[in-house]
Parts: sequence; structure tokens; C-alpha cells
Amino acid sequence: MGRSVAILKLGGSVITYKDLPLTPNVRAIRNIAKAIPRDVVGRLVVVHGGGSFGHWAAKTYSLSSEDPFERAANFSVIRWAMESLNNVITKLLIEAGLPACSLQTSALVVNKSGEIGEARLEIVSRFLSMGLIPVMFGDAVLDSEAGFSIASGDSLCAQLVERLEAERVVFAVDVDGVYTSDPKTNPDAQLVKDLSVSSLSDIEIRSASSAYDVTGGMIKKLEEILSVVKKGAVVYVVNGFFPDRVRDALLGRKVIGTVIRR
Ligand code: IP8
Repeated sequence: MGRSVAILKLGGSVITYKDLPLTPNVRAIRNIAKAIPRDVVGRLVVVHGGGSFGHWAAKTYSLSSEDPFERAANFSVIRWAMESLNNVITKLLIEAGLPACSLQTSALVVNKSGEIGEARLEIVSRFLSMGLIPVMFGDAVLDSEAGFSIASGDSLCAQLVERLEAERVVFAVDVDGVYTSDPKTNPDAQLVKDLSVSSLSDIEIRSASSAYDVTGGMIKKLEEILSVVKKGAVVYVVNGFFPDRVRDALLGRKVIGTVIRR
């Protein structure tokens, strides 16, 4: 596809109310949908997380239940929950005038021991070439070792970057970017505006020794972000509650947030 594709990852804490099971944040999704510039159509893939749909369902309906029937039934509930959220997001993108089209991750991806094993993603570039915006998501998938497991939206982004040679990935999260510590609990936390792979590795090391806390689940995602950056994409971490920032990041403009480069 060449380096012009952008991937927008919509974080679960932006698109859902995390504490309310199965509750989308319609206003936040609608605002982002309206901010997506028309000129990225045909070179934009939207990927969304699970929020209070997928994560709630995965906690409530275990994929490691002893009983195979129960395990399969639980898988189907998690899949249903993700389809339901995807339906809301796709509808709101369409209402905003965008040619959004759902692509079911579990039909394209098979995990191996909890990590993405096979990913048949050729269809994504074909959707793009038809001027569509594929809307994909973290999902419950089949797993060649474990039977079933979860493929996170972030791992999917990493795969997409490689396959599509994406130019940039915009993570829309519920804080302004990557901080020196958790901004929700530490008032002295500083927003880090620019990061490189080497400084990111530094944060990872500190994270492993728990000197750096999770910000909206973001630090856990730094490993995926790191692999995305190593594959050549520029990563933007921006606050999804400020749709203008999402738009500016998608266009590669200067923006309040964190920019991570090789
Ligand atoms: O929120 C998780 O995707 P993520 C998807 O991107 C499920 O980690 C099903 C929990």
C-alpha cells in the first residue's frame, strides 16, 4: 500500500463507559467520527478496543472454563459483545458520512498461545482500495494452542502496520498522552511530548520495576507501540475526548499529545 495508510485505534475508555457494562460513549464516538477528515478515506483503518463490552464480557464469561460447552458458549458471548460495540461504532461513522465497513477480526485472525498467530489481512488493503474505511476491533478469536483467546486491538494494529506499511498510528486514549507517571493519581506527572524507541525502552524498564504506573491501561500497550514504531510508523498518543487532536494527529500535524518515532 505504501507509507500513506493511517490507523486510528479507539481506546476502550474513550468509546465506552468503563464502569458500566455494555454502555457505549455515543457522544465521544460521534465527535471523533465527525472529526475524521474526508481526505484520509481510502487510507484509514479504524481499530477499536473492547472497553465495557469486550473486557467486561471476557471477565464475566471465562475462556478457560473447564467445561468445553461452557467455554464455547462464553466465547460466543464475548464475540457478541464485540460485534455489538462494533455495530454502534460503524453506525456512528456512517452517520458522520464516512464509508465505514465492519471487518470481523475473529474471521481473519487465529491466535497461538494468546498471541496473534495467523492473520489473513489481505482483504484489508482490498477494502481500502475500494475507498472504504475498514472498522476492525480487538476480539475473541480461535487459538491453535489454547482453543480460544483474546486478540487485543493493539496487537492487531501492530500486524496492520506491517501488512499495510502504515505511515502513522493514532491511539485515542482518555489522557493527553504518555506521562512520566500516572496523571490520574500523581499531580506532578508530566506529559512527554516526544519519545524515541530508546527512551521508550527506558520507560519499559522502569515500568517492569513498577516505577511507572499504567495510565488508562496505556503503559501495558507500550510494548505494542514499540513494535509499531520499530516497523517504521510514527505513533501519536492523543486524548480522544478532544476530536480536533485526533484529526490533527491523523493528518500528521503538530498536536497536544505524545509523538513516538524511531
Ligand atoms: O481493548 C480487547 O481489545 P483491547 C478485546 O484493544 C476484548 O485490548 C474482546 C476484550
